[in-house]
Amino acid sequence: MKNVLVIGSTGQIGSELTMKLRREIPGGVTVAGYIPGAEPKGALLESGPAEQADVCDAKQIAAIVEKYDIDAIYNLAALLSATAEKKPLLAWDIQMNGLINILEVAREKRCAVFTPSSIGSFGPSTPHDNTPQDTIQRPTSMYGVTKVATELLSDYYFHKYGVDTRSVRFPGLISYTTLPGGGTTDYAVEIYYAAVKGETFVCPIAPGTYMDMMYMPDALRAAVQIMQADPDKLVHRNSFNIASMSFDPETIFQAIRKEYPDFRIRYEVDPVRQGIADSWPDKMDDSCARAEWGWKPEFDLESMTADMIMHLKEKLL
Ligand code: AKB
Repeated sequence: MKNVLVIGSTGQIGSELTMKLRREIPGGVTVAGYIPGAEPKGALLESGPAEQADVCDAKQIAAIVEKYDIDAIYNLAALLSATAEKKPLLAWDIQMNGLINILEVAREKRCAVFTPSSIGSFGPSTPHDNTPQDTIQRPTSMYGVTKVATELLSDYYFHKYGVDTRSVRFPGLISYTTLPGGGTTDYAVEIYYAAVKGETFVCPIAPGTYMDMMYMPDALRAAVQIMQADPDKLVHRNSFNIASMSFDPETIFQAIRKEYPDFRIRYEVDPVRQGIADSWPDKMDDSCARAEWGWKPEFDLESMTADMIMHLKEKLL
């Protein structure tokens, strides 16, 4: 992995991943791909090249790959789960038609491809505790449908054409840099903003709803590490369970209250998000990722909370 194209470089993952790749891959170039209305700014714009890169425009992607001699594509374009329920056709277009465009370009130009999957690829009939790597995947959300199809199509291109596709199933991701938008797990980011701003947090997810979550630095390490893993050791490819912590709204609320004893929470459950959350695993088993490419998270709820609060104080106060 030397010359990389990040599609969706201004999103929650892309904005930090692009900067990490620019810092950590010597002698190469990382192109920040964006769509109109979501142009890179500040350090993201100044630290390397940026190109308009719409997944729905295969010719545009092929031209960028050619221009920069790209050998790896991070395909991060997606509508998250709650938004995808509101706009299922658009979600299908971006996540599936976009994906096949990327895979075709990768087949022709011999690029590796990372397209994230998610805890959303599981559904109500999946075992919820210690969800195995290989298990039932019958999601009931459009987001989940596209994630399962992404895993299958990515594996298909590997087996049929030898395209080096790899990926992880991300938990809900928590970060202080760029806000997520339209996800079921977004509450676990928003709760920190409310605490630091001194506001009561209105939680759309009911107490007792456990989901896998992960701090962004761990997620970024996973995204880079899987693409650098020895291919001979990979039994699986699309996609690996990765886990670091699992909690419900009460648990994260109590963790934040250690720093902000006056912090308050009120529950106004959103039936769409709650329905999705109830269908997802409580906690995944990530032993295959650990065994096949050395996955190991560094952050737990306590250390993430301390880091989030420290950075949000700098950002917001
Ligand atoms: C969402 O909530 O939709 C995402 C995800 C878990 O994939 N954060």
